[in-house]
Amino acid sequence: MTKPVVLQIGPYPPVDQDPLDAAFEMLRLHEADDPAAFVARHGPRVRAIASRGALKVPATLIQACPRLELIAVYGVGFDGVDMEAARARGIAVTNTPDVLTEDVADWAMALVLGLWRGLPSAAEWLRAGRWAKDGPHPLGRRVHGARVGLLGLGRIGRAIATRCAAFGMPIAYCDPYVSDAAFARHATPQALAAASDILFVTLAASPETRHVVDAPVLGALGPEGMLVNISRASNVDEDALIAALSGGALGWAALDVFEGEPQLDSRFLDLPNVLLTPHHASATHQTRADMGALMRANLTAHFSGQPLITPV
Ligand code: 8YV
Repeated sequence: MTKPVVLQIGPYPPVDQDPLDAAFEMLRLHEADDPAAFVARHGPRVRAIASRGALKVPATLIQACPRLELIAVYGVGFDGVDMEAARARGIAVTNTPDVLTEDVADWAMALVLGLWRGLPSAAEWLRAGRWAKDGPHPLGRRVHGARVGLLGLGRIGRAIATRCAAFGMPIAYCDPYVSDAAFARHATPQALAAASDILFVTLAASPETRHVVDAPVLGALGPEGMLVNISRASNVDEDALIAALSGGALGWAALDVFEGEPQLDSRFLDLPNVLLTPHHASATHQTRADMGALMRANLTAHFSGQPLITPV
């Protein structure tokens, strides 16, 4: 039987790639020497696109695939997909919610602990022989009890709240679409930041949320505050963030996402008050296998005429 043709635009681990190759004709755009020529040649045969949360599926690519029926994202964020172009053609879009929530929340806490307790530098202190030579590592900053702000109270925000509650942290949030009496609600990101020691950005990115964390929000978080972003870089004004971190208006930032990633603004690397990780929040063997299985389940459901498991 002929396998459905799927255009793959980024790499997957072998645990995901092998079953994809077995079930579908996977065309690897990310390995093409001349991507434009590859799309022009194969676009007319493509029935699905397999993407990743951090990659783009622009209108031009959608238009180059006249038989496209489905865009399956390996990731919960589908902000990289031009949804208007997809909707205009009646193309379905799926993502992989839930399966990565707990890992992303774990990583958010790891970032906070890593930055304020000085975990990477303390480990390096020992390894470099400085304990014996220079004495104890400089003191860190207390994490438990700090006031937490969640900018976005979706699945990931709630999973972070569960962890923060166990750390004895008072929790507040700002979310125009959610109301939860268990936590203090603030009407604006700036009011939330002013009431927080640690502000987690846990928003699904969209054109409306672009740069929602701007200079006034960072200023309200203040010189004793920490920004943590495990969502999308576009939610934060990076120029304002770098200015706030280098000028003392903001204390610290822990970032897993960057504009133009995997490239990043080199000014981040010169800052002493940041902890930077390479979009790693959902990167465990178990979760990536679950994400891959869910993406494949959506592709399989579509091509066998079944309802999609996780349409957006
Ligand atoms: C993944 C993500 O790292 O789920 C998302 O939206 O950004 C991350 O979980 C990414 O999708 C893998 O490309």
